[in-house]
Amino acid sequence: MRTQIAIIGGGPSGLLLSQLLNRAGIETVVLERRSRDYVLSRIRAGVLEWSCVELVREAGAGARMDGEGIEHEGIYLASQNRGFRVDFMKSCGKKVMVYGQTELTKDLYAAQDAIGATIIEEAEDVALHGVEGDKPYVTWRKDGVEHRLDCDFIAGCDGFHGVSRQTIPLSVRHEIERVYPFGWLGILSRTPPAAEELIYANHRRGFALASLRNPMLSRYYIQVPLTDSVEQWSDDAFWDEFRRRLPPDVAETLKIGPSIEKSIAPLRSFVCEPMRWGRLFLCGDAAHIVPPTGAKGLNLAASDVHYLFQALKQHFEEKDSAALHHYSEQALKRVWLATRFSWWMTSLMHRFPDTGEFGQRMQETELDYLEHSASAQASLAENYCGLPF
Ligand code: RFL
Ligand code: PHB
Repeated sequence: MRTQIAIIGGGPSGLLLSQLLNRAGIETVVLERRSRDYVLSRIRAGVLEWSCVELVREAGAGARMDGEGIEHEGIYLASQNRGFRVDFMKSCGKKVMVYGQTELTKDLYAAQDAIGATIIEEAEDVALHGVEGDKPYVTWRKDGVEHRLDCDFIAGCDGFHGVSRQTIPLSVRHEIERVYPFGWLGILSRTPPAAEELIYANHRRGFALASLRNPMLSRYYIQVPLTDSVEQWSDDAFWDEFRRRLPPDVAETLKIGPSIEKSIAPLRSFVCEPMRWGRLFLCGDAAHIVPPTGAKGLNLAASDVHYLFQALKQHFEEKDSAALHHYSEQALKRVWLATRFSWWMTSLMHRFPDTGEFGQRMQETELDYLEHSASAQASLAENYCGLPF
């Protein structure tokens, strides 16, 4: 079997890249370790930057997003149960779109099916070969049969635990990481959202986030110790703790119901340099992880896809490989900016083991400054809505 671009991983990065390339007349094969049902059962991101929205439209997969996504022009930040709003339109003239990653992935699968793209699911033991030379290939096993795919380039879109990044020799690969000493316990419930816009709450008991998917589906999170397990948290215990951390007017009117999903996610910042090795190009979580506080993970995946798509198009259409050579440098520049913002927002909003009285007062003072300074709000807004790519 032969293709131009072998794409490892059928998450949002892999599918979006495949869709854009196919539409530009560049052949792809996507190799996904899991079944489609499994991929679509993962509840993850919820906020899309506008550039990401436009890229999905460019891929011809934006119709349902445009109909069902909810445009948000601001967020609330709360400090010790008192909130204030940051107006994105006023602060930076941009907005974001609330649309679940699960729905986006579903739309990308449908768009790929509609154009007859090749997605191989349940591909086991995917391995990358010859990446340093000019004849790379990928092997895998499916239903007990070994397969081989020859290609021009490989896109490693297989997430943090994938194989692609591991292919880059340790002598070349430089990984920079911060692991945060807490996690997020998240629940999804079929209840109307706590508020129309997202609320990020700093509280002495820990961080809380009120988010949503649609007018009848809420996504809520609380900061918990890494030693906690999902089984320890009954729905009642979650709702009690969540309410304590919210502004009282929101807590009082909060509609609660049974959780339909509950999970704990650890928080980390992670960057792998370089993002290119020979004919292998890393995209999305395969190359970097940010804590979810700034809603940047999926959006960074989209900007990597944009840079790689443009570079591959230039290579095939104009026989110009300059952008491919600069891919890692170009992508990493934006990765570090989003890493900074996610780290800053995580540091501002969470209770750390060593936060103490001084740390807490610094967070409260910074939030007070944000509430009253137009330039501080402009900085938050332009980063939250997404730096240009
Ligand atoms: P994914 O989604 O992990 O997809 C990788 C795919 O590769 C497959 N795979 C393999 N396939 C073949 N062979 C192998 N050896 C393979 N190993 C793995 C996997 O099965 C999978 O299908 O990575 P991708 O595509 O780069 O997408 C990244 C995003 O999923 C991620 O950045 C976001 O979900 C992060 N994130 C958020 N991002 C935002 O932009 N806004 C948000 O509001 C937001 N909220 C979140 C989040 C992530 C969260 N968690 C659970 C980590 C909230 C949470 C709680
Ligand atoms: C979500 O809705 O899952 C979500 C929203 C904003 C974040 C993180 C997660 O910062």
